[in-house]
Formats: sequence, C-alpha cells, structure tokens
Amino acid sequence: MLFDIAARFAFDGECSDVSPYGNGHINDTYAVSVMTERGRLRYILQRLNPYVFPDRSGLMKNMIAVTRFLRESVKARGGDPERECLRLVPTRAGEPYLVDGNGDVWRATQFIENTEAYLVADDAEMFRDAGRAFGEFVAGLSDFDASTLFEVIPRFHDTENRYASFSEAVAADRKGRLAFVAAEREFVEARKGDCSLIVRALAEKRIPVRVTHNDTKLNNVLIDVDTKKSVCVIDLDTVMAGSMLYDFGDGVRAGCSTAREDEKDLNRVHFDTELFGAFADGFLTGMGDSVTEEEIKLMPYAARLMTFECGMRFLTDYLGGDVYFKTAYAEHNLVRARTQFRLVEEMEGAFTEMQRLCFEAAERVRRGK
Ligand code: ADP
Ligand code: GN1
Ligand code: MG
Repeated sequence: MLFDIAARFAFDGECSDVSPYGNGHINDTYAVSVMTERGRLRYILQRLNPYVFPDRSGLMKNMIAVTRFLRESVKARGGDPERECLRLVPTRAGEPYLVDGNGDVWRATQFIENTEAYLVADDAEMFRDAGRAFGEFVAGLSDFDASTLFEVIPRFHDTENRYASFSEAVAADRKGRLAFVAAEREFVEARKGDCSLIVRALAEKRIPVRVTHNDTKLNNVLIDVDTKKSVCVIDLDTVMAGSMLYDFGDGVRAGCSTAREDEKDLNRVHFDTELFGAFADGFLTGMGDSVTEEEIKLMPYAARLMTFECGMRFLTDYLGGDVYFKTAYAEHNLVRARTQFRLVEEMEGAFTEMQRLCFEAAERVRRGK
C-alpha cells in the first residue's frame, strides 16, 4: 500500500524502500529511497493528519504559496534554494499532492540530505543558529500578504481559547483521568490570567500581525550534520497570520530545556538561561530591524506563555483520551505536560534574568554586535 502511494509520485527512479521517519507528533512521515542511475536518492512522504487538519487542500495551498515565495527570498539573500527551502515533488499526474481512495492526503518533498532534526541542541551555538533560522523565516515572509493565507487551525495560539478547551476537557473528564491530575489542574488554573497576554496585544494593535511559522520546535529545523548550522525550516503546516512572539516563545519552549519534551524524570528537566540568551540573540539577528520595542519587551513573557500553552494542550489531550498528539503509551501526554510545567516554573523563577538577556541581545543586535 505505501509502495503504491509512493509509486504515484514523480520520483526520479524506482522506489526501493519506504520506512517510518522522524519524531513528529502529527503527520505520518516516511523516508522513501529510490534507485537512480546516480545512485540512491531519498524523499520524504507524508500522510497529513485528517483529525488535526480537516481542510488539507487549504493547508497545501498555503504550503505551495509559502514555499514559492520563500524560494525567492532565499535566492535574493544569495542562499541555495534547494537546501534552504522545502521543494514539493508532484504526482505523476502532475498534481502538487495526492488524494487517495480513502480521502487521505499525501505529499512528498525532496529529502534534504546531510541534515538532522535535533530533539535537544548540542550546545548554545547550535541553538543560537536555529534561532537565526526561525527569525529569518519570519523576516523572509515579511512581504507576504498574511490575509491571503488560509487559517489552517483557527485560533491556534489563542491561549484564552486553549484555556477554554482545557476547562471543557476538565468538565467532561471523558476518560476518568481528572483524578490523576489534581496538581497539574491547579497549576493551570492558577495561571488563567496569563492567557490573554499575546491575543490582547494583537487585538489592541500594540504588536504587528506577521506571517509566522507557529510550530518552531527545534526538530522543525534541519541542521547540517557537519557545520551544525540550521539549513532549512520545515513543517510548514501551520504557517498563518500570527505574532513573532509565537515563534520566539515556542522555540524557547522546545529548545531551552535540558531534557527531551517527554522526559519522565523531572529532576533532569531544567530551563537553561544560557540557551535562552543564545536563542534570543539568534532570533533577533535573523529578524533584522523590523522587530518593534513592544515585541522585544514581550519576548520573555511569550516564552513562558507558549510553554504554558503547550503544557495545557498536552494536558487537555490527556484528559480527552489522546486524540490529537501521537502517543506511545497511556501517560505520554501527561508526562509531556509535566515537563512543560516544570519549565514554566523555572522560567518564573528566572524571569528577571530572562528580561535582562533579551534586552542585552536586542542591544547587541541593534549595534550590529
Ligand atoms: P510533523 O508535523 O508530524 O512534525 P514534519 O513535517 O515536522 O511532521 O516531519 C517530521 C520529521 O521528518 C521532521 O522532524 C524531520 O526529522 C523529517 N523531515 C521532514 N521533512 C524533511 C525533509 N524534507 N528532509 C529531511 N527530513 C525531513
Ligand atoms: C506538534 O507537528 P509537530 O510534532 O512538529 C504541534 C505543535 C506542538 C508540538 C509539541 C500542528 O508539533 O503545535 O507545539 O507538537 N503541531 C500541531 O511538541 O499541533
Ligand atoms: Mg514537525
């Protein structure tokens, strides 16, 4: 069946292997090997998650428009568009993606070789450069008209709305799991007041609406295995109108931890301020001079809030029966929620330092280092 799907894409040769690939929580991702006269070539084949993305044609329209635009941005700054931008491989029928007999949507992209998606950064330099790549991503789309993008997941980073979904899951307690999460529930409820921070700033036009990635975890940027430099931002499913604070905050959430997102031993989970300072520096460098004072001021808050939001989403999914994120065992979403809340607690303790690090990074970038 997978071979049949793969055979319908215009790959450069005969398919010799299709194997599950990567650590994404949403789509089914496979690496496809094909044999050509030049040797083995690889592609990425993905089945888009129909539960998470009810309108996959809208999603694909966004991806086509965004990759086309980004390719030109990469060329304009003298980069290599084949490595620094995803390239969709069409079907043999000439379509940009495939809809199979079950209504499933499949897409293929060129495999970007000699790169890796990291779950935890090796060091601050690697993470600084990931920040640079995510910041450049936002800057590279600054002339893209946000209003032309389809809203793939409505209110994706509307934390107030995420809180409402959490409250609904608590009230429904569909799986009888509420009894196991008293401490986590209390943690979330004590921070309800934080949820309005970014949505209000956007609504009151204190910060600009930009085209943003919205899912800037470290393993959504491919990193060159030799140079350790970030080569290509991937996972463009959630590119929508948003705030740079979403991208900065989510990047910090995912990358400033000393452990993996699903580490069970909380003694290993710490918020690393050195990594935070490096990411802030890289992100602001990548964004260039378009960033506003208000955005800079809110960056530390956004880091805390995006981490809190993600923890709340994991907890909501745990209560709802693990219907959204892929899980490997029954407590997986709860374990993930706990790591996020541990990070939030530590960020609260380190907040003044985070503010200082952000302002210093902004100052350095302003002075051109
Ligand atoms: P998900 O939405 O499920 O996270 P992604 O699009 O992020 O799906 O893909 C999952 C993983 O597959 C990535 O973390 C990365 O390891 C790998 N991957 C995706 N696209 C490519 C590509 N073009 N080249 C190499 N690896 C890729
Ligand atoms: C999901 O698709 P992936 O695995 O890169 C999720 C993000 C979460 C992240 C938590 C579309 O990202 O929002 O922050 O898991 N993507 C979607 O690890 O919901
Ligand atoms: Mg991903």
